[in-house]
Amino acid sequence: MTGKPRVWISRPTFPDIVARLEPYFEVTAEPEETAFMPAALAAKLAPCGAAIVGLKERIGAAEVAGAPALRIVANLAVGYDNLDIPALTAAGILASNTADVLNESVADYTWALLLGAARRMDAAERWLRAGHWHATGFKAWLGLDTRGRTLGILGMGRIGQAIARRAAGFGMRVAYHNRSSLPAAIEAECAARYLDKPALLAESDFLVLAVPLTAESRHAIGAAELAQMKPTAVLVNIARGGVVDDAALAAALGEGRLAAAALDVFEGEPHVHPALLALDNVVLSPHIASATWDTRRAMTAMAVDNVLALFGRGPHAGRPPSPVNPEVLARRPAP
Ligand code: 8YV
Repeated sequence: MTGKPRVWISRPTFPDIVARLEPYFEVTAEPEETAFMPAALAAKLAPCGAAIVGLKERIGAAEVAGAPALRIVANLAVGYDNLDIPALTAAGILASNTADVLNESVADYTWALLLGAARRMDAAERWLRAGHWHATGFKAWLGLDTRGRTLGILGMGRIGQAIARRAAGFGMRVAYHNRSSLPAAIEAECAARYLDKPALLAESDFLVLAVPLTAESRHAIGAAELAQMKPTAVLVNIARGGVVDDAALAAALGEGRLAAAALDVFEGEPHVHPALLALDNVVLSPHIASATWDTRRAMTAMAVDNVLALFGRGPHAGRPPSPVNPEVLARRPAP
């Protein structure tokens, strides 16, 4: 025991970045990806002053009840639906996320998915790898163009806006729906017009989901919403599994009521609905939209900075850069 506060890091990250904690904390970093059951998670948190965790760690009142010294849970993600924020706030624990540092990488990947689905890249690759390429018909592998089409974005936060800004390069019109419309200057910068949700569903040729998962957004795209979309439309989900009813989506794709989909996130990850796995008109990836070297390093640095700052250390001492429940800071001044 060194007397330093303890930090637990639930998954392997980047040791050179984590090293910035070492002068001030006793750091324990898990050497491999592990699924922690609630009791194991509570035991890991119990002796800690801070924890840096991933989306797999679901943390609420029960997990922090036995962790009296815990002051911050720094999520290695911009989304924080794995954290029970009211419970952490009630316990006086700051939650932080990795806002903004992943916007551009996630937006790039969204376009990779969108174009991959439009041009059937992964199905064509599977066909080639299976040795079917003896001759290609002039009318084989026809895909969809983007130019002149409407890109709809459901959820126009910073990631939605970064996706929208790229649309001009593909000659697309942009429409969006959000809880509230954006300031005119941002709409102009993104060349995006606000629509109500039914109009967005009906007008979109490509519909990208970029909303956080909340009680309100759960199954925001279900059977009823899919029925309002064009049968030629493509759905892209880079937000969260659970925003889409995957069973309803698989049915729509299988019955030709939707042209294609591209999904980076799934209900009940890492489980993927078997009906989706059986379809050829859906591009699937294992929740990797933010997975670039630069961005995952920046996310790690931001989580480290949030922890350092709360303990009055590092470049942001006293002002964690991305608190989710900043009311905790007002209640509990920095040391
Ligand atoms: C994950 C994400 O954090 O930031 C988010 O909310 O969904 C991703 O960036 C990342 O996949 C690590 O789990």
